[in-house]
Amino acid sequence: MNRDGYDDLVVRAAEGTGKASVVLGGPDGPTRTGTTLPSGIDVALGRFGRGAALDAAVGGMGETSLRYDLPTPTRATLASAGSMLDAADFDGDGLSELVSSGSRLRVFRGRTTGLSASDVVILDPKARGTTRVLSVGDFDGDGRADLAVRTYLGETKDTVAVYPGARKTLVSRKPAVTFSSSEFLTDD
Ligand SMILES: [Ca+2]
Ligand SMILES: [Ca+2]
Ligand SMILES: [Ca+2]
Repeated sequence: MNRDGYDDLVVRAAEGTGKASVVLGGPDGPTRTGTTLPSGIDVALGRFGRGAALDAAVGGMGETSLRYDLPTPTRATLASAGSMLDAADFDGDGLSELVSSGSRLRVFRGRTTGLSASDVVILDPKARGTTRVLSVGDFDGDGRADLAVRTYLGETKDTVAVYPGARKTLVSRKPAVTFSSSEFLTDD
């Protein structure tokens, strides 16, 4: 993440709300501890903005802590609780968007000035139930990341929806595909 050609790691102490460390890779493997991130529920790394270096978002119950340009980051906060975080470039501009979920599904736009609580797209899946991000990735190969979410009600009823990445609205308002994973189950 400091672009020295070695892979860097984010190390979590444990599941839960422990502190995470970013460990910098080097010629002898990942040995140098670069940055200790604040405590939080989830961590996402991406290029959210400001300098060219990688940034970290750490979700908390009240707000999301931002660390721009690791490993010697600038601190900032995003006024948004985020218990589950993902990062991907949905509009294809080279900067990562931050997906914050847990209660509502929000996509914050990556911008050269950094993330802003006012530059956000709220996604409201039609299906009833609890929605979780299943996966982010460019499933249709158009260069923009796409968002797959699963909304479930109880243990057997669920809907998976794939929202294609979009240039202006970050993700399409309507899913390209919806299906139930129970379609793949057989009851023999
Ligand atoms: Ca950055
Ligand atoms: Ca982007
Ligand atoms: Ca795509």
